[in-house]
Amino acid sequence: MFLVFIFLLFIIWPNLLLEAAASQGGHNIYRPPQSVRQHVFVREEFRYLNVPRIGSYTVDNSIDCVFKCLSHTSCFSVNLAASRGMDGKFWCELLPSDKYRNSTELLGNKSSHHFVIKSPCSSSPCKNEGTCVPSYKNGIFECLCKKGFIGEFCEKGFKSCKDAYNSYKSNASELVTLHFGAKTTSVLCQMGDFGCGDGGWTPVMKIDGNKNTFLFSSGYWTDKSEFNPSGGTTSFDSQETKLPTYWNTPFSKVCLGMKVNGQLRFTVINSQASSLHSLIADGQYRSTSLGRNKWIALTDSKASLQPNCNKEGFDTQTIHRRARVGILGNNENDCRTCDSAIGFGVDNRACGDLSSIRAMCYILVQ
Ligand SMILES: [Ca+2]
Repeated sequence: MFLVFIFLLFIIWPNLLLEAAASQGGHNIYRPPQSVRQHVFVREEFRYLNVPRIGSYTVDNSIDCVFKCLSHTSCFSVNLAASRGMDGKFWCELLPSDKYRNSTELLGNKSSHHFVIKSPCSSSPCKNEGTCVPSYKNGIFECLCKKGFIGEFCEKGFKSCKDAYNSYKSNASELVTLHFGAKTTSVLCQMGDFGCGDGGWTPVMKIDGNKNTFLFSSGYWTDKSEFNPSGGTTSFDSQETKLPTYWNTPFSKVCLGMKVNGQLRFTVINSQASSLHSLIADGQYRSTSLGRNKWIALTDSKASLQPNCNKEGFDTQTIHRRARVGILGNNENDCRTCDSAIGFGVDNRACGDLSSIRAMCYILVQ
């Protein structure tokens, strides 16, 4: 059989002979060139691809089986008996698909070998268990990524809920695994407009104004350690959390939410940064321009904010008052003796105002 194989190659196309010589043990089978359809078959020993067949034959040898496949436009692989039957022939099945599209159907089998057209997928270009779909006609391929991965080769994991939103094109909020280097974090991505505008919103922090976890002086504002990450998998509830998105997720918008007396209200700050950590941890003041009315409206509109000063932003600090994200007010017409504040990470109020409002608060970014 091997002699026949060499003979065919020799008389038809010497170039293929070089390829044949480079292959091991003559197991690969080649089709003589015929117009543009030139393919190399790769043998998978003792395998059987379990997909519906488009033709079934008995043949004298493997080359006959492969030739039958090549003369059939929708044939991409064959199963061939490993040994001759009673009639001295091999059974040969032509298949309309291949192992790249049906990787779970390539089964071990003592009585057959599987031959598949060598394709751009032979090098397993798709990462993270992506499915490679070859185009035999022009030698290119496409990776169908598993959920949670993007990129031409599925090489990138989602880094933010924005990535997930752009990939899913869905307004359904859902749990998404985010990838930060080797570390993964599962978060509930808030998709669509819940009060901060369209798109995919990545949760960063959830702060309980009744607790002291995230007071201004807390190290959580300046460090890169997480707090109760499971709180990132639930919606606008009362579980506190600080997620790795605090120091990993770039954004152009920050969504601030406060829940007061069961009523949830949001406002958006347009601010670009490589992470919230980069805006807050260094203690440098970075101004925002929401205006006092929006800060007051974020609460139940009964927040106490004295009329003057109105210094607002990230790391808003005066001699008397400080807020990680918030606005300060004074009765005198300056910022020297501010007595009031609304915000997140205020002096002795983790979230709310400095009088009676203890809010459950949410920070998301996009
Ligand atoms: Ca004052």
